[in-house]
Amino acid sequence: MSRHGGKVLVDQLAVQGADIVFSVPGESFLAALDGFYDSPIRLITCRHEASASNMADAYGKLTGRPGVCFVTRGPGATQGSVGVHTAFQDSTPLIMFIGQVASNQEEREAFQEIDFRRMFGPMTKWVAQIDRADRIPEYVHRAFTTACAGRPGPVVLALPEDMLSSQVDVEDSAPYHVVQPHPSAQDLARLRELLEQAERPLAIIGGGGWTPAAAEGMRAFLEANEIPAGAAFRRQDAIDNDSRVYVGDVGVGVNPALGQRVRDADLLLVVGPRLGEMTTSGYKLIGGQTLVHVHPGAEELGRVYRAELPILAGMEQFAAAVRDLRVEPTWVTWARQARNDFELWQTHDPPPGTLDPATCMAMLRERVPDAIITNGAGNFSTWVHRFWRWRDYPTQLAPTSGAMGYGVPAAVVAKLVAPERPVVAFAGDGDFLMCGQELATAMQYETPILVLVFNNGMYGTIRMHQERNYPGRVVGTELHNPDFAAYARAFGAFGETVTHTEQFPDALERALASGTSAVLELVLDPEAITPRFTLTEIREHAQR
Ligand SMILES: Cc1ncc(C[n+]2csc(CCOP(=O)(O)OP(=O)(O)O)c2C)c(N)n1
Ligand SMILES: [Mg+2]
Repeated sequence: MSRHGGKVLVDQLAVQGADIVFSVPGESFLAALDGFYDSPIRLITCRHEASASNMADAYGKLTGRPGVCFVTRGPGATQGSVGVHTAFQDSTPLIMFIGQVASNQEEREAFQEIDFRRMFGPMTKWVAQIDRADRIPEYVHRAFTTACAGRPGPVVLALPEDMLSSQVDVEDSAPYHVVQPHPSAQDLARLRELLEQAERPLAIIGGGGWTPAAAEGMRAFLEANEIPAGAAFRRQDAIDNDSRVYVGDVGVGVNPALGQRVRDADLLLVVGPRLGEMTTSGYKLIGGQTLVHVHPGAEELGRVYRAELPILAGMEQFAAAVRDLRVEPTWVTWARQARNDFELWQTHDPPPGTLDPATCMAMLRERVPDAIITNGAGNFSTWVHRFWRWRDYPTQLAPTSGAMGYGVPAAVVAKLVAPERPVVAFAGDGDFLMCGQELATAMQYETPILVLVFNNGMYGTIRMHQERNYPGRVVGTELHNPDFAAYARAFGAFGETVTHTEQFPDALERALASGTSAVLELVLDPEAITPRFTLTEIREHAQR
């Protein structure tokens, strides 16, 4: 049976299990669009390619299956590149398809032409172009396999226009398998030895490739052996935060007591994270400890730190292997103290101003404890990371790449994938206007999300660094904002402004009762720049 390339392509996506795909259309891939016309796959039309690729990343994080997005050539691919970079840094399976100029015009710098191999080379696991429609099944199968194998990550496939519209008679591919390494018997024996010798073990859990079963197995192992466990930067859902062994996030603005404990540990069991700049406080936390590093990508082991025991393993494979491993914990006091540090860290002194974000977080936790939480980048996120409690996996959608504009698109995906759960996106006033237009997408597809916009009238993170490095010399970081509540209402969403902590619970009720998407603008005192320090304290400290 003859099909055009676009139809073959969309059929292969269905064979691989894709059920939702994100896109901004382009004339460069009309045949692929046509393939969606009578496909069971849901095509979500976005308002910006950054959102389409961020949505694909969020889908990958939520389901463990590659998030798929379609963008057009030059302008679409450049705008969509941010989600590819995030998927690379965050180890998320993602596949971006890009319309490309027709093969008889290639290399002329035809309209919107880019060499995608050179453009995406450093931020993908694989970038290629499908030159023959009869090879689409092969390329798509490999794309799904590659995105999920070992350390997950993004794949980019370019689609020349004439290839997509050509007619071929070709068989469908078979569903892909997730290929992951298993820890060896020697690895596990050595791990047992190291644990038996340890006095102050500490685990750091994170990275990509987790599944609910892997998170559960890991928790069983950690609890049975009383091993205190921190979460890597923006991986706070890897372990139930209510577990007695959970001791907080080892991320930006780490609890100083926890940072000290990481340094004081004699055995660090790092399961999943790359041990990047954010999880090591700028490569400062790790040094003398005996290091066990478990990671699914061979190239990552030994890349920065020389582990005593590097273990090449997928998260499910490792968690299943250690689930029943038992040693005699001689460190229960150490573990209890670490948990105590965390409980203390979640109490706080109110910041300057009439609205206390931490109290609002506590109220939100009471009201929607099972929410999926999303955010982009900015200092507002430090309140979320410090005061929310993640209970199960996957419930945190946040870019470890630190990309602004992630929260709203990710929230739309969370609601599409898990419609039964409340979804709350956190954004700064800067962050929100990089993706706020996706409120239109939330309205179009009737995915009610709640967005909390922390408005402090500035690009606060940069202002904070400015005050640290060039105190008092404020330039380029002020923001004059629209009326965010009115902005929300223009989309048909619910919008309200909250200036005092006491107003928050009722505003929250009204937002949730609206039955539609809602934006609550939380007006923050600019002085409340972090949960620990005011802007003035940071400036004065720098001037000393
Ligand atoms: C796409 C992107 N552009 C720029 C930055 C640099 N950056 C990091 S945080 C930040 C400010 C965020 O401002 P806002 O969303 O208002 O949050 P606040 O820090 O004020 O709480 C900027 C510009 C980034 N991380 N990502
Ligand atoms: Mg701000």
